[in-house]
Amino acid sequence: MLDLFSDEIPWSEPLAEGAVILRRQVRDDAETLLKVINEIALRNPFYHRITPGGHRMSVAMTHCGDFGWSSDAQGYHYTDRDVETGQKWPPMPECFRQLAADAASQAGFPHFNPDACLINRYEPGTKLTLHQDKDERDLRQPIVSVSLGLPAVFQFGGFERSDAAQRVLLEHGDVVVWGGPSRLRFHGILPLKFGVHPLAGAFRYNITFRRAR
Ligand code: MD3
Ligand code: FE
Repeated sequence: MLDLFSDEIPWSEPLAEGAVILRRQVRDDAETLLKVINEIALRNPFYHRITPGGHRMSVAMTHCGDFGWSSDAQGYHYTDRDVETGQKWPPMPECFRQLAADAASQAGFPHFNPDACLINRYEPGTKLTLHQDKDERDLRQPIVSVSLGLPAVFQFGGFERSDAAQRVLLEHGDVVVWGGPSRLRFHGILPLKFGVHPLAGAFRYNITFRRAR
């Protein structure tokens, strides 16, 4: 029977080989996740990174876990402390690690144990240009991403920057596991549209879990 109004939440949508969207997977945990993000940001405030090219990124970032992402004149790499302050990154909360491991396991990656968590904060107009994530040591390990707050249009490209990109809406509570051949595909976020989310206000948050080392 055609069922247009199925109320089975969450549901999964295969996106490409190695990539699956777990729609609304963490919707019921969102309030807690946002609270935890705020606690992390009290210890490691959101900041706008200056790229090696000297541009201020429109996305604001914070980190937790054993490793965080830093940039200097040599480019980007993972470090065990914040190079700005010399402080260790805040620890990754166990509920974060568990969420990431569960999602990866559902997507066919049963041994995922992230050691790095990057939290991106978007406000209206913020974008993330097409890029690849390849600074992690073992690219056979997936990345798990969690979207909270305002929706965003995600661009999912190919293996060359110039390859055509498909557009996918990522919404509050969606979790995506990016592994296998999808791990090295170019991707980005189109400029965030204005809006107000009941839990996140005028922001979108994206948490990515990675195995850096
Ligand atoms: C596909 N973040 O932090 S999440 C990033 O919404 C990043 O903040 C975006 O790209 C965001 O690097 C997109 C989805 C995502 C994350 C990592 C990927 C997609 C990916 C790695 C490989 C392929
Ligand atoms: Fe990325």
